[in-house]
Amino acid sequence: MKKISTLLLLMVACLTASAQYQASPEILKARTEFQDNKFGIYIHWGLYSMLGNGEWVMSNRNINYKEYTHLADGFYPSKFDAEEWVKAFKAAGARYVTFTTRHHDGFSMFKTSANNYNIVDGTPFHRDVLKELADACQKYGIKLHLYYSHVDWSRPDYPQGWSGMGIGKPKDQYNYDSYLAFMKHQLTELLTNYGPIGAIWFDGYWDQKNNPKFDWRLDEQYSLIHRLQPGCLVANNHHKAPKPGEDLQTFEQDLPGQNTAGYSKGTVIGQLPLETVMTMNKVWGYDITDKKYKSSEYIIQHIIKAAGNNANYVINIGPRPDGKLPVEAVERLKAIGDWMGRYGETIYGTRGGIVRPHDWGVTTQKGNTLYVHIMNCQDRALFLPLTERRVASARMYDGHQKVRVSKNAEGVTLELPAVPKGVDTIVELTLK
Ligand code: FHN
Repeated sequence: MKKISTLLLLMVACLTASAQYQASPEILKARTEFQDNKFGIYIHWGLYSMLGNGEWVMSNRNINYKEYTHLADGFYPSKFDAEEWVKAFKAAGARYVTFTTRHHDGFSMFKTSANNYNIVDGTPFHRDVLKELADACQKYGIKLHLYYSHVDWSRPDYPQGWSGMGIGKPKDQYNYDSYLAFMKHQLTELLTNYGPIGAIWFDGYWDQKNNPKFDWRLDEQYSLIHRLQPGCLVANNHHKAPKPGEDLQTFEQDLPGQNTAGYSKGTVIGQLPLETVMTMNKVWGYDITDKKYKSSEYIIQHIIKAAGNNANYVINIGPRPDGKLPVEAVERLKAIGDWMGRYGETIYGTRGGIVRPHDWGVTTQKGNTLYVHIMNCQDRALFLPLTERRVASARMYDGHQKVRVSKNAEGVTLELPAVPKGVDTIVELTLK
């Protein structure tokens, strides 16, 4: 009996919490724009880049938390050129960039008055790279999304989680009130000093998984964001179903519904716009020995598959400590840009099509136009279980050659001019 009433109370609490968040008209508009944008670039860049061993190097190698701070004295990314980055992203067809303003190591890649452990006050570089990036994004019409870590391996007031156990940080000086005040101070700076921000993208909720009673007080953070910039979306990479106050649901290293990487076990897909974020090689931050880059074809097919699953796709780059993008990343950006330049119409502004994803590929849809993306088919005939709508006409996207369509009770069969080859063969259907 006690169990049932606790469950009921919990359900009521959840319902009340979700009922409390009414997305504003600005947010609804921003969510639609976000879904239309479809493709973004992720940037993991910070002090850790200097060690060339990924963004978790401090925790993985148990580097003392005080010793680590000295990296800042030598951080001088002399070749950083925000415009060069943004032009490369734009040419690749990306519509937004998500930048790590502060990762788990606690170092701020922007000017903050909350402490000196930031790129302007704490390094000989003295330049606010976030400001330069924000200006370049404005100039070239790219939306700026900001990654913000909930975890902090540098501050004793951050309550110890399961990461950063061996870095020597005192575990008894935690004070979440103080840490939350610090985060709110920084969020206010981020949302005041850098123009319009597309989204704040939190990460690290999972760090307190051994402390189930821990309350991050997300509502205070989310309402602050929505108050400061009413059109700024809130994302949280907690690997769970969306919580009240969030505006999009993000998936790590997998398309929604998959769990090959182990982050999305049992994750319920909610009603919010969806996003998949993925590394271009193995890890997120620069790793000097990690040459396991995904091929351009693989990335392009993932952009298409994400769109067919009604999700955005964000591919990560870990810039070098000198501020340059790795050569391998630049090559892939160019190839993606060539494809998006020719076929972007079948991706941007679309939603997952009425024919659900299959082994052969996916469909994307804009109004009455259904784009059939064939990525894996060995035959000249392709069956689509399409019964809800009639096909008025069908043609190859490339060259506009007519495609014969035959119908039966279960759907339609497309008779293609040749066996599909290459990254993606697109058939354009007009539906009635
Ligand atoms: O720990 C981070 C990791 O370094 C990276 O930032 C990714 C990006 O999704 N998120 C965390 C792991 O879930």
